[in-house]
Amino acid sequence: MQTIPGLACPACRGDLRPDSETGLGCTACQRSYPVFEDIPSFIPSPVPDRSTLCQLTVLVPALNEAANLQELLPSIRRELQSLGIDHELLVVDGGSTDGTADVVARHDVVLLPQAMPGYGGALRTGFERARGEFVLTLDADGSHDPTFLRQMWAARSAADVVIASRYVPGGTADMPRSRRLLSRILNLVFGRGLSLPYADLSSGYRLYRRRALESLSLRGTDFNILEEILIRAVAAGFTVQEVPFHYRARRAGKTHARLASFAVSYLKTFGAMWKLRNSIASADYDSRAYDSIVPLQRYWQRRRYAVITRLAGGAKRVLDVGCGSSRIIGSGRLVGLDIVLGKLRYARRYENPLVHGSIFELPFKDASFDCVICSEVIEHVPADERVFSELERVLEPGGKLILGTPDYDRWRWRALEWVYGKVSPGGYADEHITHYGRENLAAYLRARGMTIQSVDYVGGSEMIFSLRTSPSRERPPATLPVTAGLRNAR
Ligand SMILES: Nc1nc2c(ncn2[C@@H]2O[C@H](COP(=O)(O)OP(=O)(O)OP(=O)(O)O)[C@@H](O)[C@H]2O)c(=O)[nH]1
Ligand SMILES: [Mg+2]
Ligand SMILES: [Zn+2]
Repeated sequence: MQTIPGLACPACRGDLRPDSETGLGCTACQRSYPVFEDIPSFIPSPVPDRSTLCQLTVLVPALNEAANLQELLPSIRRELQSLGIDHELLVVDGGSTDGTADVVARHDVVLLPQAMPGYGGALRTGFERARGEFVLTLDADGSHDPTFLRQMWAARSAADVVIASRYVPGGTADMPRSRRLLSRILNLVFGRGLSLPYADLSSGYRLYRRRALESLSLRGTDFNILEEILIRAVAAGFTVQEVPFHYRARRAGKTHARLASFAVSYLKTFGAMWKLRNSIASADYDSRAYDSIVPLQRYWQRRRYAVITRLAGGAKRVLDVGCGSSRIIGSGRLVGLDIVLGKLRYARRYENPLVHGSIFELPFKDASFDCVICSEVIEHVPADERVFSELERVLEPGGKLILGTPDYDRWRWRALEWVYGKVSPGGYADEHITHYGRENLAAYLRARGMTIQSVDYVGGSEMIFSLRTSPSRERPPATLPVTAGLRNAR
């Protein structure tokens, strides 16, 4: 973990020190906090961690594949043994009637009956049972050469999801022409339509970091669970990498893929997937907005970026509260904090120190920063004094606060929000629960002892205050309640 200056226990502000290999402990109150992928987390995690019992779980979904499994299972075993990988091998059975169960038993492999129907149901059953640090999925029909496992395993540290890909340079597919064409078209449409920059979205030969899989709540039961996994993984800020792979035709047995009905089911779920991909909960939302093909969105992100980086210029220790995945945090000397772990995971690429925490209880010591940025956050949380007192507390006296939020006094913003709410229900419009207006907010901030240096606008409707906190250590008691800053307050 990078050292993060000023980091402290959010509960008592005591010092933190590494405790065990995966966490931090408070030296004062003894609370302990996990560190996820280099990101210290001060938000209680909803998913209890399932313990890991081996390095790799190999998951083979099978429906009437007895003949194929007869060859496949021993070769998977051989491959794993030659690589020295400590593993468990699971076959998830979809109710086969061809003696699949006998073959599985003969090879001393665990047979799991699936709890939900379909290929997707089979994977989900397997994922729930997996106890490896990594999970590898491959088909039972001989299409997925088990000796390729070596290359997959070698790429395990490169990304959270590794795809054996037919369509990257070097990859090939032995498939009938018509089938290949349809597969490529589906991949292109989905790749473009859902902004997933990968060539093979429907390859079932994949290696996952189990922690990543566990945090996605999957719903699909069909083959398109493969796309669903990718979308949810990307939305949660996980990384994906493709390795070129040679796909063979199935050895024996009958296909379970019905191409025409597939295309229909894909199109049916496209809408839902599109929504998922473009929700503001998506880890890369802010980052993608910067390069959006929608001119207004692109303008907005870029203008916001320009104003904030100009105002923060010259500061030495900057905290960005609610940093999201915006590239603002890529601009140096900056600690990013957000409540959404997925956005931080995505933001790791900017190489700033990151913290998973809440604006209500900032995990920093008093006066740790000379500049704090808080843009597009306060409209998402209730009007609460703690928000402002926390921002002030971590600033040194006389430090700079860059505070941005929509100006609900302006009809322009209200009109824009109305239109946005119509075009994209469930988007930002519904997420803004606290509406500040410029005059009232300014009065409230002054009552807290702050000086307003300037107010910039984005799109004539989002206001960005540049403020100085009171230079004296003794802050005057606030003479106005926080609700005085709201648009409708008088
Ligand atoms: N447990 C389980 N496995 C399934 C189910 N449907 C398909 N499979 C398995 O999933 C893998 C992929 O299915 P395939 O029928 O090979 O689909 P495909 O690769 O798209 O098509 P072809 O290889 O051309 O037949 C195979 O190992 C199947 O046995 C299911 O409902 N339950
Ligand atoms: Mg197959
Ligand atoms: Zn503590």
